[in-house]
This record gives sequence, structure tokens and C-alpha cells, in this order.
Amino acid sequence: MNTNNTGFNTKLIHGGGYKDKLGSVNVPIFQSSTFEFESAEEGARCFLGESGGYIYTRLGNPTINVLENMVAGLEGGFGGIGTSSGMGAINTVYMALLSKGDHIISSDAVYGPSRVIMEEHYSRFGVESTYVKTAVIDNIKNAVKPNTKVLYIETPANPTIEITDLKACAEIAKEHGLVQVVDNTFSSPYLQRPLELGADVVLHSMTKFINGHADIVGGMVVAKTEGMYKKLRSMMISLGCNLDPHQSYLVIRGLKTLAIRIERAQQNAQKIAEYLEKHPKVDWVRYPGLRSHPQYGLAKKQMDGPGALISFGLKGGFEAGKTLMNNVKVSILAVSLGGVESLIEHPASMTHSKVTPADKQKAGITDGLVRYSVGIEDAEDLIKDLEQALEKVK
Ligand code: LCS
Repeated sequence: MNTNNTGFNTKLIHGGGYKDKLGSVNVPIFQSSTFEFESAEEGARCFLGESGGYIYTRLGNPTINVLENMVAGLEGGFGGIGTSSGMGAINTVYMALLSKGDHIISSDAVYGPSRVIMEEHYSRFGVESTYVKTAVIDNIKNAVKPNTKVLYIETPANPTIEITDLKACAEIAKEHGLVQVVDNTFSSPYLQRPLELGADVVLHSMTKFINGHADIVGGMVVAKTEGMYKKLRSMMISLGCNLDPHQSYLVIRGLKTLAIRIERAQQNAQKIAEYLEKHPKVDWVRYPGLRSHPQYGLAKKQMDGPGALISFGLKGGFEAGKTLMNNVKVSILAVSLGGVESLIEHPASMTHSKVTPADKQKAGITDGLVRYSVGIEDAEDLIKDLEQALEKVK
């Protein structure tokens, strides 16, 4: 069915626009690397872009396309480009939008490798980058240079849960002719739709909430306009970082329950954040659903819910955090996030370990910060689990 004018939940179930000729209710896995042409003439037409026919899976595949259409529909963009991972999505965007001599401004708290690859590798090709606390809008204004081309925002940021005002960013991007890119991994389109707030490109690590079951690695880029979509798709094809059909099938299956998974996970997260905030051994808690979050008001305005990620620090610092992580039994000590299971990790030594100590300090990724991705278990069990682990903390 056409879901252009339906609500979000109907889009989750019926988006994608695929109608199976044999009546299969689920999208089949078109596990084929290549597609037969009806004639030499038809093959030539396919390559000229005059026929919608499939050619080769790196260029496009029916199962992958359904997922691309689903996510693009949810984000409100022209089209989606599936990638092999979130980093595949990020590199597709960086490579397509930045050339030698160009400059990118980015949030200083971003997923570690998003920054490290820019500073270690894109710099080798003459791309300049500046990392600032984008939660303070003037920092972005002050960082704009004549060669700035891209404004890259992660909000809420990994792992500080800092929130950046996307509408304000869009105004700066418009004024200076920048492409505004938003990593929407932490919210998913269920809670935040950056394209509606003025961004040009949205990307995801689908490994997280979009899929939600910790069983695939994948990414997605969504472009607002046809021109941007074509530019980004062409780069993904050249880089060869495409999704695969089987992975896409699993993500389509996971995506259908995005709304109910997030609703439940964020109900749990709210209870846990409130519990942690009152605990005598906890120094601070950062969660957009708490009034103590510095951008509580902005979160309420910009997002449709506070999400399922909590950062917190214990009064006993890193040693205390280690004891906590080593003693949880229901939550799992593992990186990644956004799945049905609760995961706990230590960004400074794990996901953000390659960011220099000075940059980590500046970005607020302190040694004592513990990141907790809340799943859909019973909140009471998660709290009891934290309680018994916190009892062991000195
Ligand atoms: N963007 C964000 C916000 C992320 O959190 C991650 C991965 C990526 C992009 C990259 O996606 P991937 O290539 O892994 O699909 N974040 C991770 C994390 O916090 N723990 O493990 C991976």
C-alpha cells in the first residue's frame, strides 16, 4: 500500500511499497548478486537508467530497496541508501560531501570512530575538521570558515547525551550554504526527524534502534532531495559498502516493532534514571527525561520522547564504575545500544578509547562516565540488578 499519508505506525508495518506477485506477506530475501536482462537492449536501458530493472546487488536489490524506502518514509526524505554499517553510512557522506581543502564542523561528542577517521585519515586528503560543543550554538557560528562545507551533528550525542538545537543549526547551515548532516542513531525517526527540522541528510547505525535485536550490523543514509540522494547513492556504490539482502530482511523485521520497543525502553529508562539520580553512590545522571538535564526543555521540543540512553557517573569514579559493570547480571556488559536487551559500557576505555585523552576531556567523555542502553526487560528487574551491583561499589 501507499503509506505517504499514513501515520508513523502504519508506515512501520506497511511502508516500503513492496507488493509480492505471489502474495507473500513478508518481503522475500532476493539473495542474488546479479539479475537477468530480458534482452541486450533491456540491459543497456538499465545501465542508462531508462528502466527501473535491477542490475547487480551493489547497485540495488529489491529487498534492500524496501528497507531503504521504509526508512526514507519514516524520516520524511526523498530516498534512503542502505550501507553495510553505520560507519559505511558516515564514510559515504564524508566522501560524497568533502573535497581537498574543505572544512567540516562537527559535534565534539560523537561516536568515537566518526571523529577518529576524520582526524586520522580524511586529514591525509586535505580535509579540515573542527570539533565543538554544538549544544552551544555560538560555538558553531564561531567555527564557520570560508571553506566550511558540512555541519555534522550527533544529537543526543554518544555518550554524553548532550542535545543540539537542530532548527538553530539549520539556520546557520542555510546562511552559510553548508550541508547539514545529522546522525539520528540515538533517537531513531520515532523520536526525532531532523529533515523536518531543516537538515539535509540523516544517517543511522541501523545496528542500534532501527533493527533493535543486536543481530546485524548495518547503516542507512537518507537524503532530503533527489539531487543529494543521487550524489550519495553514487558514492555508496563506488565505495562498495552496500547492505546485503539477508541483513535487510532482518532489519525490516526488527523495524516493524520500533515504536513499541522504544516506548517500553524509554519507560524503563525514565524509571532507572530517576532511581539512579536518588542513589547516594551516584554523582550525576544525564537523561533527557530528567529535569536536571541541561537541555530538558529543548529535548521536549525537538524530540517526541527522551529515548533509552542514560549516562551517569559514580562518586567513586572509574573504579566504582568498573565494579558496577563487573557485577551486573541482568544487564550485559557490552558495547552497542538500542537493542531489546540492556547493555552497559565504559566509553572512555571502550567505544571512545581512540579519541585522545585531551579531546575526550573537552567533550565531557570523562573517565567516570558509564553509558547504559536500557532494554525492554522489566524495569523492576533492571533496578534490582543495579541495586545489587551498586551495593558492591565502595
Ligand atoms: N553513529 C553512532 C551514534 C553510533 O553509536 C555508532 C556505533 C555508529 C554511528 C557506527 O555504527 P556501526 O558502524 O557500528 O553500525 N556505536 C557503537 C557504540 O556506541 N558501541 O558500539 C558501536
